[in-house]
Formats: sequence, C-alpha cells, structure tokens
Amino acid sequence: MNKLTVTVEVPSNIAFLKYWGKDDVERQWPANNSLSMTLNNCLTITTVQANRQEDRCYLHGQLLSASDRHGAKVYRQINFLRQHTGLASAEFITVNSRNTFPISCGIASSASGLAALTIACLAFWTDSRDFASLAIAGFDRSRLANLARQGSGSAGRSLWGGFVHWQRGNSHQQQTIKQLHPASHWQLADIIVSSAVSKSHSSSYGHQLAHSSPLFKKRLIDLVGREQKLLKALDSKNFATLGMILEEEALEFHEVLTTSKPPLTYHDKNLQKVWHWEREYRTVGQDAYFTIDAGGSVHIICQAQAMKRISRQVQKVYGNRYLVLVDTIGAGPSLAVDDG
Ligand code: 2P0
Repeated sequence: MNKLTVTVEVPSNIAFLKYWGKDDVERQWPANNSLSMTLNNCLTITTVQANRQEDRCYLHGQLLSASDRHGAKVYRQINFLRQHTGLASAEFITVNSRNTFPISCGIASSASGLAALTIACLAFWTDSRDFASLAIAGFDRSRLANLARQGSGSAGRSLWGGFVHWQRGNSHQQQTIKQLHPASHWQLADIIVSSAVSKSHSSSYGHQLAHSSPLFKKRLIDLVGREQKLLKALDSKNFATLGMILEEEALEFHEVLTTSKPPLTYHDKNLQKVWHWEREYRTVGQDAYFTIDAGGSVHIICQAQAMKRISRQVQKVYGNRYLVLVDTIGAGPSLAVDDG
C-alpha cells in the first residue's frame, strides 16, 4: 500500500468574465471564453492517502455520500480521473478536504475543490512530489486544468495564480486555459461580503438555464468586444476601465439569471444593496468596483494599496450583517508530500 500523504492547497478564483452556459454539458465545453483572478486566502486544502477497501471522501470531517450534491461531484471526478488517465487500476483513496471560506455561497468553492481533488489524486497515484514531477508523469498544468474543468468548469482556472483565461472551442484540445499574467503583474484585492448561506440551486443547474434567457444570444456577441477591452485593461493596468467592465459583466450576468426560464436569483434585495452602496461610495472618491458570482456574496475589487481603507469601511457598514473576507490576488496552487 502506498504510504504517501499528498496535501494540496488550491485557491478559489473570481471571474471577471463569467463562464455561464455550456455548448456541451457532458463534455463541459463552455458557450463563451472566461477570465478570472486567482485568490490567495480562500483555499481548499485536500489530502489524499491510500485506503484498503474503497474510496472515502470527507469534507470538514464529514463523510460524503455519492448521493448528495457535493459528494456526487467528488466521487464522479475520482472515477473520471481513473478512467481517462490510464490509471484505471489506481488504488482506493481517502480524501480529506476543508475550505478556509464558506462553501456554496458565491466564492467558487467548486473551483478550488475540484482543482485540489484533481491535483491531489494524480500526484498520489503517480508518486509525484511536485508539479515538475507531475509534468514528467504526463500531467502538466494544462492537462491538469483540462481534467479539473471536467469536474467543474471554473476549476480549470484555479491551476494558476494571477489572471487566467479560458478560451472555448469545439473539442477538448481546443479548450485552452492559460495564465495571462502572474500575480505580481497587478496587486488587486477582493473584499468579499457574504451571506454565507448555501445557495438553493447549483451552478450546473444555472448553466443549463442560461440558454433560455432572451438576452443570452446577444450576450455571446457582446462578450467578444468586452473580452478585448478587458485584456487591454489588464495589460495596461487601467483600473477604471477594468472596473467598468467588471460591473457591466456582473449586471449582465444577473440579468441573464433573472430572465432565465424559470428565473434564478442568487442575490436577494439586501445583497443588491451592497452593489449600490459600493457605487455611492465610489462617488466620494474611492476606487472600488463590484462583481458577483453564482451565490450570495458580493466581491468588491480594489487595488491593493486601497484594500485596508476600503475593507475598514465595508466592515463598518456590513460587518454586523454579513461575513466580510479580505483577500488578494494569489500565486496559485501548492503541493506537498509526506512519505509516511
Ligand atoms: C465563473 N461561475 O466563471 C462563473 C460565474 C459562476 C458564476 O463557473 O457546472 O461551478 O461545475 O462547470 O464551474 C460556476 O460554475 O459549474 C461558475 P460546473 P461551475 O466562475
């Protein structure tokens, strides 16, 4: 029996251009390109060890069942990895995972979770001690990203730090996920105001509904120009342009949700007030812009030098009603191995 314990820490990411809607649900081909910033403190920490009898997965110490929402994705991904990597007879494993942030509430826990699971399983099964050995074993970051995104689309973007771009295509080979800029390129922060309440509908369900919105087709056309502007704003570190695009994208994403059939809302009226507060706040001279994800959190994006000042304000106004997490752009996943 393999005595290794593999421990992987993978950050979540916040999408600046949202992956919403799939061209192929089975194969996880998105309808549009997406672009995200990898976080630093919002992490999934996953360990993998051998198990003599069966695969067993724990989240925060609780055994997951293949019949519940989180468990289903996790066991499915383990089986998928065995089948699609030539490791069909790879030994059974015990997986222990925990998050440093609340799950299922718009902080992309499936991104960090499924990326961590993918890296940890493959490092364990191939006896790899770091990312360089994993690449030698046939699993470089691009391949890991492509495997992770098949567990949860946004997970593919958590394989790198900094700013990460996922370009769609009509084959697995054409799904290109790569780092655009490392974290050192532009120190941005994400102040997260979260209800910490588990969402009632999964993102996968939301993706299926996206096509039913009358706004969806137009969105796909408009996204081409928005993406070009965003790429330029990131290259030139133009914060005002970045911010305008962030909010345009967040509001459009929200409109697609609310015009889907049936409509979907991840942000109740109270959380929507955070968007308005943030906009009023800017008019008194602070540079901060909001974006949202599929769940009850608002992400306030600012430049790192303004982070303390703005997070103090956010804490003052919302700290008694919501969980406020302060995060920054991060360097991406890490991997450690203990010989047992
Ligand atoms: C994103 N989201 O780009 C968008 C923005 C949520 C809003 O990707 O079905 O959990 O597992 O591929 O990755 C959430 O969707 O969906 C998501 P699946 P996932 O981050």
